Amino acid sequence: MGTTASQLGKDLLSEYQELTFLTKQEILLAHKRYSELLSKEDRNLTSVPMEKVLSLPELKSNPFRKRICHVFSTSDMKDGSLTFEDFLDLLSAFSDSATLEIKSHYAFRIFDFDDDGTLDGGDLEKLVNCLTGKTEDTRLTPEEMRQLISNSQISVLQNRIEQLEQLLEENHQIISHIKDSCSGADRLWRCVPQRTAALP
Ligand SMILES: [Ca+2]
Repeated sequence: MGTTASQLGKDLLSEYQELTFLTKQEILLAHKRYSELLSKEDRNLTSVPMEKVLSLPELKSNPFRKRICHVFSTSDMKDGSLTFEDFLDLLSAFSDSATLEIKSHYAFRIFDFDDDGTLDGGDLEKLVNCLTGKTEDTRLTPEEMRQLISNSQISVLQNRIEQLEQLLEENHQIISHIKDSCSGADRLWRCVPQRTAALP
């Protein structure tokens, strides 16, 4: 038995459609998934704790899952918990229909681990550690990390970001109208690891 428009409210559903890149069906599916994350005793909560969001199959193996929750959470507690609207924002940003500008904005925020508005060596080190995992076999040695986070690597990263920003500026009008055809919810959230792999 799926979620119906009447359960969410038609006006609210229309509003969510206008404010996100999601289709009506995707919003209804998101509402169903979000409701399932709340146990009976949690039903009066206004947000889902991060631990429960992390249990979603789509996020379970994503190396940036905690950063994703923190970036999309509007909680004053900064605990990574998500309201339904936070959850919709997350799905919208990673949907195939979201613009490159939106995806780049959130990718930047996810990789900016200390939330200081810049990407530096510390962020790059954490990014690499997320990708390599925590075992001794997969982690880079301190020397390998030092070589990776050399000034030249950081300047390459910064240059790429500047190029991307320039490209976005030049194509803003075009990009803002780009919308791919509707995609299934099972294809959501895949862009972050792919974008990471393209970094220098
Ligand atoms: Ca930073």
